[in-house]
Amino acid sequence: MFKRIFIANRGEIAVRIIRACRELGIESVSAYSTADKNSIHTKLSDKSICIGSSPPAKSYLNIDNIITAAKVTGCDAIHPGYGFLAENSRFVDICNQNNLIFIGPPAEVISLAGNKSKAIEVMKRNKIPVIPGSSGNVNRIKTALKLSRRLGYPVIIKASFGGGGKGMRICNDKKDLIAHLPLAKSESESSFGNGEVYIEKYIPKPRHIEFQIIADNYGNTVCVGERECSIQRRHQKLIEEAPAVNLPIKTSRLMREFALRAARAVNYKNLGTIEFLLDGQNNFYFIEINTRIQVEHPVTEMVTGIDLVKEQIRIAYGQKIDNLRENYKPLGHSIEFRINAEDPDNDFRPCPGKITESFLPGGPGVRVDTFISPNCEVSPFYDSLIAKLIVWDSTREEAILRSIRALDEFRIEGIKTTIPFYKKIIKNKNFISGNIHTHFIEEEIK
Ligand code: MV4
Repeated sequence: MFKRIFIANRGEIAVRIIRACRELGIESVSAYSTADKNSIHTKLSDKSICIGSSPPAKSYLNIDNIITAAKVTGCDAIHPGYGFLAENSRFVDICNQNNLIFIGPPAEVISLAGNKSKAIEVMKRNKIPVIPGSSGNVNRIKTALKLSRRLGYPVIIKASFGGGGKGMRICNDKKDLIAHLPLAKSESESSFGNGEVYIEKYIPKPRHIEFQIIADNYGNTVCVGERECSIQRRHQKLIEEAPAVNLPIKTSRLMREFALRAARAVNYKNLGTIEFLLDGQNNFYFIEINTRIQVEHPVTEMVTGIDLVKEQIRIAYGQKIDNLRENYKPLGHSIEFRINAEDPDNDFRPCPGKITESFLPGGPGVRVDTFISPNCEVSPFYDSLIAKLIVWDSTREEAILRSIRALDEFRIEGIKTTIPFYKKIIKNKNFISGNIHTHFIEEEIK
């Protein structure tokens, strides 16, 4: 097994990776920026090393500093966590050139997944359902108009290298399309350094459901179940669940088969996620592949008993996944709440600052993944996720009741958080009945 792993990340996911290393008997070295000098991840790991100043570009995104730090501390592998360098194929190449094993998929897989229109074309060729739309990218307005007339409005323009809703534009008619195509292209160019866009028929109020893939280096690939990620705001997921809510078992099985086929089509290795949109008639469509451990991975862990981070590490080391079965049936229900340092009464404005007091919920079926501690500072330099509350119970109804209890126990003083907002959602009738979709928050929560 690896002797020592370098963690090129911070916050709760760095803590999560340190825990997996400990349990596997692997030493951990954490990287920290000057802003994170006293952050918990630097104390929990066996060793820690400063990789630069507070702005991400100077530290957690600084490839040279990270590679040097991993080498001087004698690490044999790098875990990138999520965000930062996790989906950067050039970083994977550089790790390999420096004899450091990147804990994640190969560079080619990351690079293909990063090009969404290309990944969709691969899926089409493999008979995986995709949303009717352009074949690859659309450059000329004339082509876009012709295609959209055939698809029927509304259509949606998406950035091929996009994410987070940037470069995305809904067009209700010809006039919109003419106005939005150049805007989407220039926004994509400035945000992602590539202006390529593609067009799809717009699906109103879809659900977002994703499947967890685990694949070793010997051609063994399994899909261990799905997550519901429909509760989001401005493309930021807020609540995730496993299994998906009221998803007919037949649909779930079919989607899982297609997720497996999608993973095999791109020769997937290590952990990954196949994302689908689901329309009001339970038709589903592949949209993209995520090549990292995801923020919401714990809900899958809670209903399968699999430690996903340990699996990533074992697979990267070259172990087979013969410990994993093909057909996981979820046990019970799990819900995750992303606790962000944001003010829900003020358009979710980030609220960094000092946490003067805190109490974390516990008891049966309650897990908190966090890096906060009394008197710690939430830095303005990084994203606002400060904790994840993950609840498990035997049914969704009970998991909701347990969530109310756990959210009530949670105390964070000194900064504003999204906890009060979740107390509202969890009492919403449509949330409770499972009548949810990606536009739930804007429609239901005032
Ligand atoms: C869509 C869609 C409707 N039709 N694609 C994909 C990535 C995710 N972040 C949003 N995505 C969507 N893709 C088609 N063909 C609806 C969404 C979508 C969305 C779009 C615009 C504004 C807000 C949205 C919220 C959730 C999902």
